[in-house]
Amino acid sequence: MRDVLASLGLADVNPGGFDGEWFGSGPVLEVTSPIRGERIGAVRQVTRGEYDRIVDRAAQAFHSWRMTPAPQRGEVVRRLGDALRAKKKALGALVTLEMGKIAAEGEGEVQEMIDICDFACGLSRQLYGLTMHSERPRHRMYEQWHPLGVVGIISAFNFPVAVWAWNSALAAVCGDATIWKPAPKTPLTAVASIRIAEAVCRESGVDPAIFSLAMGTVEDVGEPMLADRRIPLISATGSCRLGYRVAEVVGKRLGRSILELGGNNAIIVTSYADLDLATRAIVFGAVGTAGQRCTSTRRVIVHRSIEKELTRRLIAAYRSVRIGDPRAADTLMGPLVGPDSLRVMQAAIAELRHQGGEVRYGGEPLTGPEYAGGAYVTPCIASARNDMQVVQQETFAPILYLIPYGGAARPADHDTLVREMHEAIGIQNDVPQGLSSAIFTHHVVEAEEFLAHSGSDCGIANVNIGTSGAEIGGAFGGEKETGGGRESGSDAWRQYMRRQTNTLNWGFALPLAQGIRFDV
Ligand code: UN1
Repeated sequence: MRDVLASLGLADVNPGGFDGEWFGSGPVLEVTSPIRGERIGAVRQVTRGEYDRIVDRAAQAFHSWRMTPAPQRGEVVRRLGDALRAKKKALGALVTLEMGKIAAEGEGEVQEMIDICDFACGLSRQLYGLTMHSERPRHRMYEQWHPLGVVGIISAFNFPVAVWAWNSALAAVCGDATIWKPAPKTPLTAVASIRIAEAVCRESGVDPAIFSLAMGTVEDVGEPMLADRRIPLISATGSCRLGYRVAEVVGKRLGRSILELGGNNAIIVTSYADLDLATRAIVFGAVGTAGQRCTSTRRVIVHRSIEKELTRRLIAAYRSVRIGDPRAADTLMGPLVGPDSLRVMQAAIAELRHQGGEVRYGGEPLTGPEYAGGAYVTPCIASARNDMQVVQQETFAPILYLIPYGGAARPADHDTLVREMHEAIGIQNDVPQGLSSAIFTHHVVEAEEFLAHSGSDCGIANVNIGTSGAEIGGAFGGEKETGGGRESGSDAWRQYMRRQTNTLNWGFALPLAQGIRFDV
């Protein structure tokens, strides 16, 4: 542990504010590891006054950064990607230590950071605007994308560093400065990431305040950030409750927000599914990261003809999941992030039973000496109905609800096949959230029904791939209570810039649009 911290430049107590300098004179936040409950270190958070200073400095940094040519900004982000490559093992290990995900997933998260840096570097030469044909003679119309300003990034504990990178790498090539408010459970990975970014900026002769950090309380940083007119865009990842608050406060000042909130992700398994693939995808989606991804698989909507067989396979696979210290090479499931998560999970299981659901496997806390100090639990499989209150909500824990659809046999004709597919899609869409979804089938009609306008209503819809583990190249986010925002790939970059439409008259007359005559 000491080696990991030292190689990332972390001390025992670390300042939680950075705007080119490190500081923090607010309350000290002790950080414990979910693995054994042992103390890792501490962060001294920033005060309200220090928060103000960070915003001012970030705004200053923005003013020169926006005039740096975009490909040069891309070069800095490319170097950030290289620095992350060099620190991948150490930063991944710190993610594991601070958040509890297994080593492979900790390193995978750093890989997401590297990938988005590569993507953003290429993007820095492709911040394209359209040109339009003007209706007026000797006029030219086009649009430009200008840097937006200071972007506030609020991230969650479950992807403590990747979500910052999705936002800040794009924001940086777009010419923005960012201020990061990390989750209170994972401030050390944030300090480590900003230290890496700082070193890159210094070597590149760039103001390091473009990657600022403001670790502080909700009162000192969170709320002021939402209401702050110096911050035109807030990108927030977390619960729907957080999202409602962000939308309210940012909306009130007509600021912009990118919201990436809760999911209630389902996999539909049809009678034409490859059950081997489906089982593996479901287990990774439901058990991976101990069910604490926003993309985690929470519901399986299974055709009645294969329900028994799929349940049998899932239970067999769950039995073989190795649960324990996430640093051990063969562990597949580490602890929940803390005792509160365990309580929430237990309450959900009790509620499920109360509402008539049935636990088919797991859901028990693990208490042996090898689990001491951590919130370890066996992942849970339960039979449920989609309209149960507990199924409608996102419980951030490894509980998987099995919900049957269709008839007892594979559909005998096309009408039945389509009708049953609509039933499954109806169940899948009948939740308040709309992040990720998947279908397992080798029947092209089922797959296309699922992807049609009348199909899945989620931001992500996959065929023969699970709900979690998206690549950075696509736009990431979802509809309904998931918040509607899109981060990461595709054209998500546009939200970090302001669009300007330009019409240029190179003639000597002043014709008006729409043919209007207004002669003076
Ligand atoms: C999240 O849980 O907030 O698709 C992000 C995935 C990851 C990102 C998850 N690439 O599961």
